[in-house]
Amino acid sequence: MFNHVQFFPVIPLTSRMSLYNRVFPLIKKWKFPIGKIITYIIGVLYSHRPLSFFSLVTGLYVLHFSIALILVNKEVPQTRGMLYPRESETREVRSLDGIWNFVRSDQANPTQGVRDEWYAKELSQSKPTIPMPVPASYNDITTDNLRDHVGTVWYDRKFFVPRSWAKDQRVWLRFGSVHYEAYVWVNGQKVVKHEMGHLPFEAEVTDLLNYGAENRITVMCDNALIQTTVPQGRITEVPNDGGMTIVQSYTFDFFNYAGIHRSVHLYTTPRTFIEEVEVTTNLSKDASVGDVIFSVSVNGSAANEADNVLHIQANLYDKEGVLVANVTSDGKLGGKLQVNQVKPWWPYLMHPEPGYLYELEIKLLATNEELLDVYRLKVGIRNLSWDKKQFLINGNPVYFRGFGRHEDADIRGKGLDNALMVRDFNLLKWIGANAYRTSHYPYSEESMQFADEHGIMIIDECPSVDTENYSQELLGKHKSSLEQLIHRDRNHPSVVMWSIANEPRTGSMSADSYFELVANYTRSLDSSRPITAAIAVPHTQDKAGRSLDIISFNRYNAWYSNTGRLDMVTQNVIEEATAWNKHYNKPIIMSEYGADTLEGLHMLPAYVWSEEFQTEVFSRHFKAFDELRRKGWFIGEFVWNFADFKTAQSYTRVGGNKKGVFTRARQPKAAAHLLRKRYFALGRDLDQCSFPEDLFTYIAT
Ligand code: BDP
Repeated sequence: MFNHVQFFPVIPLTSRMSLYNRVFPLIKKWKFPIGKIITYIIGVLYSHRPLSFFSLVTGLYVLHFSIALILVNKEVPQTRGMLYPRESETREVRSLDGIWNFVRSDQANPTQGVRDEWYAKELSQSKPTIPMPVPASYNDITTDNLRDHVGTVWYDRKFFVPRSWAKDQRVWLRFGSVHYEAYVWVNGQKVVKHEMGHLPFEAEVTDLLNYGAENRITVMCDNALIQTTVPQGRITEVPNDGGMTIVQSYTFDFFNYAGIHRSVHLYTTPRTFIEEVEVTTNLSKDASVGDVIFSVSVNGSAANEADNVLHIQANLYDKEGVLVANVTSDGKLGGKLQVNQVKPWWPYLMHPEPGYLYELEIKLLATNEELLDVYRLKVGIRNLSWDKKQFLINGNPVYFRGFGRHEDADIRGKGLDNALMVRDFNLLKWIGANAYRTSHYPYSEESMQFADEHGIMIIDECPSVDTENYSQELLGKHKSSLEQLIHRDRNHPSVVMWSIANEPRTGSMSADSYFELVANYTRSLDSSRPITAAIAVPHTQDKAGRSLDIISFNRYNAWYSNTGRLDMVTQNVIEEATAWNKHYNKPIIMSEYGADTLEGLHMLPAYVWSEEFQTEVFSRHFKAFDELRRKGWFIGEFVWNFADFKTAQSYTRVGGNKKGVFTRARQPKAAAHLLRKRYFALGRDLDQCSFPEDLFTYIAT
């Protein structure tokens, strides 16, 4: 029964870095890189033959660079299970959210808790604890400098498991996400280790629990980002007033919030249970018939017994609960459901009934028809296709109008917050957006379900941002982040594209093979959706675009370039988008543009940081977009950003990044009203949607 329990060495990233930080300065003191020293010694030996010496040095340099360029396409571990926890007649779900106990480790001694076995008893018996909400980032909760803590922190809490769960059930412990690295113990026993923020992980804990009694869960979380994590960061030891301190730095432009960010669940399954469900859909040319193709994998001893041929009964219900298709599989654990007069899944404003979802009920049955397990999930039936010019949904060309966003809020940081999520979707619909990119990491599963229901299209981005210093280890983690993301999100109709990176340094030589490997790997996992990446290097330098299906580019005209020059926007945008298209002959999206704006700051004529300036910057872009749309290959515009968000401290950021169309408290800036008019105007012209009554304010007759 322990086969799901992963045993792991407890070596948090921070402690690995502390070692590195001690050794690295020593190497640096040598002044010469080792390669140069060897070259020098060999050079001296060969010095009586100057020509050979020259070729040797050149040879060694070429060898050095080729080794750095050779990236091997190694296998990455495949995710198992991880279905979103849902109750059914065979499953129970319990939340462990609430107030946990919390201890921060001494920064200079990140492994103390491991050595002293803090997980073996209640945390409060090792250290004084403070209360910490789960889910939430821990950074902005207290009034001291916990915000900038680097390294490990510890959480624990107690919980009861009912006696009834002991009978014929399996119990699973599931985390929606812990950023960045997590180690978990239950009742002092190791359970699971996971590296990568924003993605779920789980482990079976059936044999570790005390049934009808109290239990304890302990989590150690490490926020360290290094050059081989996704995303990358650096940890350095620098002098401060007290001697030395550890500092975390990163180039990406959002705060590295950490902690138990999403819900923690305990859930039960029967002994033999539905472990995975994969769904793909298809729509007939005339959109009248829809197919739901599903495959199921089963875990449990009954699955291995030769005389027990498990089978699946699948039922598909429409929104009113009417059964529209059903099929019983003959031991294949998969099948096809056909729906006549289907209601396809449409994006918001592309159809009067967007986000139509059916419910797929999967029943796992034994030979004697005994019901073993039931799992239900929502399914949207739609078709995606793309070519060198367009992206189509259900045969209709799509023009994306949306945002780059962040999961970010006052106090709770990146913690899941249902109130915030619902508010954000209300704002998205109010403003007439039909899409967003999950810049720059996977968003909560709950928000993905919400996007399905509301018809908001998602460009689903993995956590690779500002990717550089390409290495074999980084490649493995990057691929793993996509594997975990696709495993989690493959069944969502809202997910229409995978984004494999944001602003990677694709000008460097190794970027070519690196992104070819990443893109091909992504395609091997899911060929039903196109692949993009948001690129910021000029097209003349870029080496990743050839591996993508759709080119997205980020550019800040009148902000980072030609600051304040509103007269230098429109033509630049037209020229750059056209150049990208000419270069790659693929559809083009402008995935970021915008200007920092302090709400309430008004200046006429428009001046940087004022509300007038943001409004003008948008309007100059709109002009470019309209000209580009007429060319036939420009397929979307995404404002940076939906709302203001927190960043690391910097003299270019006043309390964070202020490029939001909404404030961090989710209230509109002046530009929001302009953007709303544009998005609805596009909706009416392209998709025949109607205008909301309050779109225009009465002025005069
Ligand atoms: C882009 C990045 C984004 C930043 C934005 C900005 O993709 O993460 O927040 O610039 O500087 O380059 O506002």
